[in-house]
Amino acid sequence: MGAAYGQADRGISPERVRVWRSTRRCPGGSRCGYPQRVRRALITGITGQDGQYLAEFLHAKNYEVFGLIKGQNNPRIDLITAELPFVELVSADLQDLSSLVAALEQVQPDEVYNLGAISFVALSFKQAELTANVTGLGVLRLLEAIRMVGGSSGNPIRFYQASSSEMFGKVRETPQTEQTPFYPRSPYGCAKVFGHDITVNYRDSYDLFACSGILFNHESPRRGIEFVTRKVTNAVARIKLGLQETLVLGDLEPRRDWGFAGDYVHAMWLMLQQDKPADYVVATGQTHSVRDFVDAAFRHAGLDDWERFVTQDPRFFRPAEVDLLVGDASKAHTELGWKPQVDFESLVSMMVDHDLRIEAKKAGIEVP
Ligand code: GDR
Repeated sequence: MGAAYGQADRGISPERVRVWRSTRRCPGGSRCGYPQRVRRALITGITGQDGQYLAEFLHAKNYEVFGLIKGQNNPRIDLITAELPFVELVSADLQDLSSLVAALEQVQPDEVYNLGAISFVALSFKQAELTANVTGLGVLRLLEAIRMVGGSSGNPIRFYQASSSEMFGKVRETPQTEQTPFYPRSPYGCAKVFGHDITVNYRDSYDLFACSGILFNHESPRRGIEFVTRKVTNAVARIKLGLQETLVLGDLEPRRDWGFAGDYVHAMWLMLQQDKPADYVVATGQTHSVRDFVDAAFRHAGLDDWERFVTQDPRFFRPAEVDLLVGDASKAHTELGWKPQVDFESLVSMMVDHDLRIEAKKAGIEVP
């Protein structure tokens, strides 16, 4: 694709730019005035870990942040309103194209971050069709909505797709780069491959500024309890506090490249600030087994003899497993200037300490 994408030379018609900009509200009111304007970002998956970190990151950069929220009486609305009061929530669903078009027309975003998905790999085996619909086809619907609202040429909306290291699955080479062929091992991985491919295809076909970030596992105290890292740190905290006796897990041997989610949202934003759209692996380059993570978490809490607390149950094994992931993020280092700031040990400590604090508070006891 030969087109240049600098802000000034993206081939956007002056009329379109005028219309786009005239809708901006400046936080300083009349003191600001045109042409100073506030950039707008729309985030799908605002209630998830990454949505929350990205919203905070963009808010700190003076964006107006909009979050897509689905369903009636979504119980997570209260959480977002409390934690991220600056986010304006917009009702829409990745399974409903017309709702996406309406949301984009309302927000008129400069940047759209598609973080929304059925993101729990184990669940995708049980709800494969739903996963394909939301995690896969949802990307296509959002890209179509962007074409419809932003225009078929000189589209001013920049798009980020949350692709995943799960696409590498049964890995064809180690470490994995942007060139490594995909071999997904779950309905989730298959849906993410479709989302990735359709993003590249729309970029090639319609000159959209569309990027795909191939993010390896990224964790934080905001991680959902269903994912192994948070399940472990929460259990470690509860065991340490005498609130729980055992931790039941599945396979302890799979290896993952675990980074800190707060670092990774920075990479997402950087991708959309480049002159040209491209795809990037975002990873630490270090790999650890689930067993390593468990060991580090218990040790951090001062429980060295952790084997006596951990049992395994076939319930938590998957029909097909991804055994080894480790990413090579050289392209992100070189082109985006991105590097992870939090290493494995610090990540584990951060999560255990957080869970110790909240579990102790809930139980009304002192952290030992
Ligand atoms: P993953 O994350 O599947 O890598 O996808 P998860 O934390 O669920 O699993 C990591 C590994 O741990 C093994 N495991 C267990 N996993 C869970 N959840 N619960 C257990 O009890 C357990 N025991 C062992 C798993 O089998 C697996 O090998 C995450 C998600 O965030 C995706 O959405 C994202 O795209 C990728 O990371 C990158």
